[in-house]
Amino acid sequence: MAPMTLFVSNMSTPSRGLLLLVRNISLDIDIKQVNLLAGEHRRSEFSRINPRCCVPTLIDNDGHHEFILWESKAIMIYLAEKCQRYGHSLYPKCIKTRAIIHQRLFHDASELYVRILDIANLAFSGVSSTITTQHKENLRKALQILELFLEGHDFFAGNHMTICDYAYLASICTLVHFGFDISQFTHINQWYKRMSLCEGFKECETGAEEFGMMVKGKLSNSFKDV
Ligand SMILES: N[C@@H](CCC(=O)N[C@@H](CS)C(=O)NCC(=O)O)C(=O)O
Repeated sequence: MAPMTLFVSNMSTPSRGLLLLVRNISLDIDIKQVNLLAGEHRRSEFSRINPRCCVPTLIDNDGHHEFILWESKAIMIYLAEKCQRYGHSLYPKCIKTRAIIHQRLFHDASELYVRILDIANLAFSGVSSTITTQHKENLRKALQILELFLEGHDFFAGNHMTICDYAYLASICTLVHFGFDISQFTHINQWYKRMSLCEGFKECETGAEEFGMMVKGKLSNSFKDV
């Protein structure tokens, strides 16, 4: 058995960001899919591990102690720190570069992902299922910031791929499969093509496609209509 177990769902954007990282490093990690639709995350076996009952969740067992961590960005940083060999380029030691990486990770979590959740909630909350001009505008504003981050750089924290590129890739991939047209964002578009060559992209895309189909099937309109 691998010393680490990572509970994920391919439908979950934060899980997919983390899976991208895992597919690009050489840590021995058991991946366990949690079926959110079947409510597996609310079962007592899982809530005992993570009382917040969400994926992704990591268990790192050193044989004496089970270290449990949830919140995808915290797990990303933990794995990058653990993985010395790759940690150097995916999570460089320079504190300014790290600060930029953290800024991008927090921006993804607190702004872009929140806008993505707004759309997912439209599909699942049962209150309204209509994408409004405000939803589209909020997303456009969040993506405009990403355009600025990419100005003059190939990746989000400079000219090397780092862990924040995986987090953003999962988010952008979800948006693409929600039917949001990213072609107007030149830098994001070029970066997305570049990132689509990385290990694990196909897996990320398959999950985003499945989730996107489910969400689009519940919405009364599409981004094109707005
Ligand atoms: N901020 C958390 C978000 C985790 C999260 O909300 N995961 C969702 C799937 S995308 C989940 O497990 N939802 C189940 C629930 O909240 O009941 C992270 O980045 O890990």
